[in-house]
Amino acid sequence: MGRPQLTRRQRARIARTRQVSPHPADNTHPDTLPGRVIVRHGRSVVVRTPQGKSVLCALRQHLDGIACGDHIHWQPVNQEQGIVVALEPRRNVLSRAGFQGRLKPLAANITQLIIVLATEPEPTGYLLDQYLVVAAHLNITAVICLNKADLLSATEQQAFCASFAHYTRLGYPVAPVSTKTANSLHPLQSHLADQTSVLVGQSGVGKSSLVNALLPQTTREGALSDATGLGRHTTSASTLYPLPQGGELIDSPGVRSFRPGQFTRQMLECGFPELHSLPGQCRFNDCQHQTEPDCAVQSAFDQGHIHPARLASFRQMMRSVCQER
Ligand SMILES: Nc1nc2c(ncn2[C@@H]2O[C@H](COP(=O)(O)OP(=O)(O)OP(=O)(O)O)[C@@H](O)[C@H]2O)c(=O)[nH]1
Ligand SMILES: [Mg+2]
Ligand SMILES: [Zn+2]
Repeated sequence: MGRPQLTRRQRARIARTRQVSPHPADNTHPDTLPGRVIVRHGRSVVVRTPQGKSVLCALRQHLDGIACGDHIHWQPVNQEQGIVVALEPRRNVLSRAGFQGRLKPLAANITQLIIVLATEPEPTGYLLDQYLVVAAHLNITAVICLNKADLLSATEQQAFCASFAHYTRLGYPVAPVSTKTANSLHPLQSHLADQTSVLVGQSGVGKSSLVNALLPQTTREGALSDATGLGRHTTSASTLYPLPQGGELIDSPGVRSFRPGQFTRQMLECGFPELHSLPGQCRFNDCQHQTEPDCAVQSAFDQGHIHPARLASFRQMMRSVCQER
């Protein structure tokens, strides 16, 4: 016996709830309304309507992967609550490897990654390089934001920025800022207009403080309320905020170490622009660019085309790609 046959009516109903056409004109089912996911907590989400109203919505079972930033359709249940019934096609999704390697979506439909580092906690170049690979893979721009400039003297600040000069040479903007000093956010602000930017980075670098500093009081009221009871606020769910000058900003939970899911060789080659011309130039086709003879990556290093710390990151990521196979 095969599976029970669905009636034509049942099939039509399932199609209606599961698929939303990318053409808005096709989505005018009388009961469903468009909306944007602002934040997700477990099986419920806060949805913002095009009129700017927030509605608490439950998720249908089959819509488990919905994330902050998703465009969805929902149906009202009562005055304040609704249910999400369909997910619009996504431009992209930023995920992180969660429990048992299962990918957990953090934010959808993003156009820019803002990788936040600070003097403390001490930055790790490996984490930064992983995020740059992710940005290249998602085909979005990346900005390196150096926060807590106020903790450094002018000379120390110069030295700190200089330690990222090789990223500027690769084309990544580096924006030194402080959330504690008046008018010191401009280097970051100039990159935010018309983008859906996600703030990512280690816990404690100041992502939520940047959101606080960049948004007018009215927008963020009630939004940043994850007090831990220890006087420390740590973000537990990605949240999207509209920016007054246009564009959107997503705050994301900090990480100790990022597990972006599985990288592939192609992703690494695309995430290290200084190695773009190299694929296929090593002696061995399957060169892992570690200690093999006639390795084009090693010769790029010998000729000064790749920074020693970037080479170390590349080799470490390459080893993890090769181990996974
Ligand atoms: N001195 C200084 N401290 C800052 C600055 N920005 C943030 N901080 C402090 O850094 C600490 C962590 O800031 P958060 O904004 O909570 O950091 P976060 O990156 O959102 O942390 P998670 O939510 O855990 O990922 C707080 O005590 C902030 O007051 C800054 O520009 N200068
Ligand atoms: Mg935070
Ligand atoms: Zn090689």
